[in-house]
This record gives sequence, C-alpha cells and structure tokens, in this order.
Amino acid sequence: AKKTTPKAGAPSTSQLVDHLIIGAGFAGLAAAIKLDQAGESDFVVIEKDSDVGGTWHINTYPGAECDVPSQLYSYSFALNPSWSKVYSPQQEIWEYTKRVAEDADVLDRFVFNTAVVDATWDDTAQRWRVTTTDGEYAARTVISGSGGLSEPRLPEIDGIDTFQGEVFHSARWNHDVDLTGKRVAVIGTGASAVQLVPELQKTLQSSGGHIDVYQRTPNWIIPRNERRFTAIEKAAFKHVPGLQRAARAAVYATLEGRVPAFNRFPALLQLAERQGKQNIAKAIQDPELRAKVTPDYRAGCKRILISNAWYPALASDNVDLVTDSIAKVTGDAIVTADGVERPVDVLVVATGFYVTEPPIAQHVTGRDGRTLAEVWDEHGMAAYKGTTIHGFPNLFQLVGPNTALGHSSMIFQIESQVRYVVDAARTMRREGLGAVEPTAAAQEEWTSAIQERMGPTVWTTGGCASWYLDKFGNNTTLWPGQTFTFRAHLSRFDVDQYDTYTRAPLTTAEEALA
Ligand code: N01
Repeated sequence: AKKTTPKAGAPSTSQLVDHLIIGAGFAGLAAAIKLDQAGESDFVVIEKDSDVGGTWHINTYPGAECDVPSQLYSYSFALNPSWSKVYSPQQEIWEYTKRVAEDADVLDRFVFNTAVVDATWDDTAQRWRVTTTDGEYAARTVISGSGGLSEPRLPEIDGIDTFQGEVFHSARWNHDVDLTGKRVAVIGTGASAVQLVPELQKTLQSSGGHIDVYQRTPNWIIPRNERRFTAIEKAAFKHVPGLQRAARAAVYATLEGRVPAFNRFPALLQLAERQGKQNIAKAIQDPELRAKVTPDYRAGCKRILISNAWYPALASDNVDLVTDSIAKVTGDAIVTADGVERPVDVLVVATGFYVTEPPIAQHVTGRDGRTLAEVWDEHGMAAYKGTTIHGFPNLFQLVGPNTALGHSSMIFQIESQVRYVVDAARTMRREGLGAVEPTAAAQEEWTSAIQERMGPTVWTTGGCASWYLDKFGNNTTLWPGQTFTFRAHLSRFDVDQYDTYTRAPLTTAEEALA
C-alpha cells in the first residue's frame, strides 16, 4: 500500500489504499484473496482480533463445532482433504483459515488488534475516510466483512449486573474460570448452548458440579450423522482427482433440496419434527421433561439444530432444565417467576447476537451525513443484492441483509458476494469510475421482491420469534431461495443499476502527496 509522507502542513496522514476490508473472518479473507488474484492488490484488512478466522477464532466455548458438513464448509478455491470429521470442530476450522491465508500470501496487508472506529464517505475525494484505533486510511472502497453474528447480545435481566460470580457470553468464553465442582447456570438454548451444555455436563459430572439450563423456548433438534473420516477417505480426497468436489456437490445438492420446504411448503417440515420427536423419545424417559423440550411451532421457523448429545445431557443427573421465566438475578442466585431461587457460581449467557442492528452500522456514515444505523433503524436493514447500499457509495457489505442461510454454508454466499465485489472493482477501474452507488429504485425493487417472497416461508408462518426477524417483524436476514439463484444474481456487477461518478481528478492534497 502506498503511504503518504507526513510533511509539515500536510492535511492528513491517512494511508491511501484502494480497498479497505473490515474483518479477517471467512468473508474478509475471501475478499482479500480474490482481490489480490484479480490484481487489485492495494488493500488493507483491519481486524480487531489478534488473528484471522473471525467467528472461528473467537468462539472457543467447549464443544464449539460447525453444524454445516465440513465438505461444504471450505472455500471452493481451497478444498481441505484433511477434515477429521463430517462436522468440523472450531479449532480445525480456525487452523484451516490460517493455512489458507498463509498459502495465499496476503497476510502482509492484514492489520490485527485494530478496530474500525469510524468510516465516513468524502464525496469530494470520492473516498472513505476511515479512522481505526491505530491510524487513518483514505480508501476508495470499504468492504465490510464484520460478521453477521459477531456482537454478543447480553440479556436484559433485572439485577444481572449485581451478580458477584463470574459471568460471560458463550462467544467470549472465559477459559480462566475453573468450573470444577461449580454450579453453572446457562441462559439460552440456541445453537451455541446446544453444543456447549453437553460438553460442560461431562466436565462437571466428574467433579460434582451442576448445570441449570434456562430455556425460554425449546428448539427443534434432529440427530446428527456424525463420524470421523477414515485415513483412506482422507487420502482419497487428497489424491483422487475430483473426488472431494463430487462429495461436496452431493452434500450441496442434498441441502439445496430442502429449500422448498422452508420457503414454499412448510408442511413438509413435519418430517423434521418427526425426527426431532424421535430424538427426544430416545434420550428422555421423563414425560414432563419431554413435554418441556418439545416445541410448539413449525420446525425451521427457528434454525433447526442437530445434536445427539443435547437431550442425553438434559436427562442426566447433574443437569436441571428450568422453564419458568427468570424474574431476577441476585448476587449469587437466579430467581424465577415462581419464586424459586437457585444458587449460581458461574453464569454463562448463550443469548445470541445483535443481528438486525449490526454494530458496524453505527460507525459508517454515508453521503448525506447519516449513519447506516440511522438509515436502517427507520425501515430495517436493506441493501441491493444484499451487498451495496443506496446513500453509501463504494461500500460493499459481505453477509449483508437477506444473504444468510438456515440450510447451507455461508461460505457459498460469501464467495458469491466476493465475485460481485471483485467485478465491481474491475468495472470501476476499467471505466474510470470514482464512485458507484445503487439507485434507490434498484434497491427498493430488490428489497420488495425479497419481502414478497417471505410471505409463505416458514420463518413468517411458522409461529415463532427468532433472530431472523427485525423489530418490524420482517425477515431481513435470510436469503429466501436457493443459493445458486443468489449466485446467478451476483454473477456480474450490473453497473446499469448504479449511479456512477467519473473518477475525480487528482486535486486533493492527499492524492498529490501520494
Ligand atoms: O444464539 P440464539 P446462539 N432470557 O440467538 C435465549 C449460529 N451458530 O448463539 O428462543 C432468557 O440462536 C433465546 O431464547 P428464545 C447459528 O446461525 C452456528 O445459540 O429467544 N433466554 C435462545 O434460546 C445460530 O442460529 C453454529 O426464546 C434468552 C438463546 O438465548 C446463531 O449462531 C453454532 C434471553 C439465543 O439463541 C445464534 O446461535 C453456534 C433472555 N433475556 C451458533 N435472551 C454452527 O454450528 C435470549 N435468550 C455453524
């Protein structure tokens, strides 16, 4: 990256870059690698954490694994024949991202332990002015890969701040806390809790510890077809040409085959409910506990979870499932609405993330001086093709509105978006454009078509509340169709749907200094 030489009277010491990427998780890393390969090598990646990997570096709770099959949970351009299991553990996925980053030779442009504090569009210079905790940048484009599920949401419970014991969120596991023999309370029963509670249960059992699991709403949980890959399979994936791609294609096709049940024919999800009920019946004998864990809404309305270990953990001696709502937390206990007080040493909140109000939006200010958070607060998250936003020129949001999936791998979606971003960068260079911004009409048409498609989906009709829905009740998170249609929509940068601005001549002091 070019550096400005700080001179007396220089208006700024910003580092000029073509592209500033926020986040070094799967999204930011893919953007860096693909831009580099396209010759768009003048970029910087700003990462608040100390390494690559994003969610797979940060989420280290016991039992953290991926519930999407490993064959699909890698980049298409960096298959991994060495996955140990059908569903990969967190550590393995994190190590994979490190390896990919090293192999691609891009890490020289990554700045770790640094957070983006502010990004403001400068219309005159046609650049984003980006302030980080360690320096300033003037970037032509900002590509945000800040993560859809990255900012922990702490529960608002009366008295929780008066709790005297250790308290931490599942996504910020405190490994310094010794849980031996402790009474642990876990609040929440989503995907994170379903993975961590069975591991904790095993650890605590041998030391006489206990877990109270506080469930507000039960989830549908189907069995997990888990197994280790054999040495022969791994060797075959590595050496037999096309074999791993074929295995990957088979998993992909199976998962895509489920989409119609989610978006058009939710009654088909009764099949998953049957599997869920069998999963319960197999592990839990107590009819009262069975009733407590059986959901009363359509499967798929919330993310369907997969686990063979959750129900056995709940049925074990050292775990109690508490379904009475939490009234308050005291210095050393949780009190439920029925007045029962249960002592707690360590409080684990597995209560999810800020999804429909992504924190990064508060730090991004567009053409008219409003932050993205202010704009989205009015009507909910919206973006053209889930990626670009009217009023925010040259901003590309990876894992943006209506791009997430409940049924398959986000890496597929990320790669689709990254192709679009790379093509946008190429188009801008080729056509001498300084700024591109989707028209209001293009964004409106895209957004309303998506919302129309949400009508018959299980996320709307399934009778549950979930993080998929925003405060207006709209599903602004999920992509309502097959992932290959999403890819087709983003196959080329459709500049005709954008207001474009010719590149400004080199008039700013900064450019002159560059
Ligand atoms: O969070 P969640 P998560 N009092 O929001 C409960 C991905 N993920 O971290 O259902 C009491 O799903 C809340 O109850 P309710 C995946 O996409 C992927 O578990 O709202 N309870 C719920 O039970 C997933 O969907 C993997 O009634 C409160 C829980 O807390 C997403 O991350 C692994 C409460 C929150 O569940 C989020 O999962 C893990 C309160 N005040 C996660 N507030 C993979 O394997 C909330 N709850 C890829």
